[in-house]
Amino acid sequence: MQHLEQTLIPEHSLDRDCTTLSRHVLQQFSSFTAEAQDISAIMNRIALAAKLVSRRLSRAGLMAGALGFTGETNVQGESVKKMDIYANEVFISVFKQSGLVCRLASEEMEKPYYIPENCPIGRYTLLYDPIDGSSNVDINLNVGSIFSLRQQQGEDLDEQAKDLLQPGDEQIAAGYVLYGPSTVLVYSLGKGVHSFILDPSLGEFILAEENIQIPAHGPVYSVNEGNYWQWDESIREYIRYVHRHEGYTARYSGALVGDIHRILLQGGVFLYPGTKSKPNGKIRLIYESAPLAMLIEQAGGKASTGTQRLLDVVPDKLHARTPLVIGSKEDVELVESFIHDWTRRQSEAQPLKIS
Ligand code: AFP
Repeated sequence: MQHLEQTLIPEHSLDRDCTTLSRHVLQQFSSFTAEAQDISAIMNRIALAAKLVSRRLSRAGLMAGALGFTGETNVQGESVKKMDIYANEVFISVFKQSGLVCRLASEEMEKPYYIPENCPIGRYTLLYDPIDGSSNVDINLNVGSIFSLRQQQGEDLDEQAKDLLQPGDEQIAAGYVLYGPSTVLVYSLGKGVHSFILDPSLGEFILAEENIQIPAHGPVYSVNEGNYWQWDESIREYIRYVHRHEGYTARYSGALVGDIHRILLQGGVFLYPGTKSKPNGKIRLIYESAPLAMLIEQAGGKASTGTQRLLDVVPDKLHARTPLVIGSKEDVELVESFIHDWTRRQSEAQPLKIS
């Protein structure tokens, strides 16, 4: 019996050392500056939004009008789910009158949402995808939220938000929330990647793992193989390679956050390459792939478009998309090598121009 208890209650059970998210954020800064307090308060508000979305998701099947489509189409031309709208508004409402954030920009809004009363003091912009993988919502599978924090540059008097068209290296913070069997929040302020689990009885995110390191190689390749007919030959060659070699396994959930979380912890690669119908792929740069790229790089992994480091890409518009190859360093480099070799072979096959 004693042996059984020892097995069930490990020595370093999470209950023993409750580091909350806000305490952890403050610990990331060496001094108690105004910036440290701002970022800690912002992370707290994000955590509050995550708790509200998590609560709604867990009861959605029991509530009238929580699931299904609104009948509208968003700026991406995609059908909007009721949960997308709910979560989008939750993020806005937790930042209203907070004095913390001047603008919010999300997948669900064509233009940023301004909170003028915050602008004189709150110089930050929150970029987010309120519900990533929303096709999973109605069938009770995991979904996520992705967020990224940037400092406003200049005044943005004409409300064009041109200062947001900057590379991902400009992010101050990035993270995601995974709504699965438990609700997990993963974040980085550029000093490692840390994960927290929501303890529903406390209503607090409690530290689960600090300084997560992604394995240099992993077995998983995560890609929608239904797009095979639409890919460049380089991606098809890579997929044929993994089909013919031992040690690879496919995992694809339809929610990027879930697939990235698996890869962050266990290694592997996620790909959303360009297709015939979407030459830049599907994943949005500013509020989806750039925050995830920051996390994966901070964990020792790699993120690229296949030909360029993802955090170097300068978006030409708020809702810009890029192809995405992200995950363990060796696995991303393997995909890149197929793209590089194929591009080289293509250029060598060009007929010589005789002048
Ligand atoms: P939605 O949020 O519109 O469901 O899109 C989810 C997503 O951006 C990402 O989370 C998935 O990895 C990817 O799209 C799935 O897209 P495909 O259905 O084209 O594979």
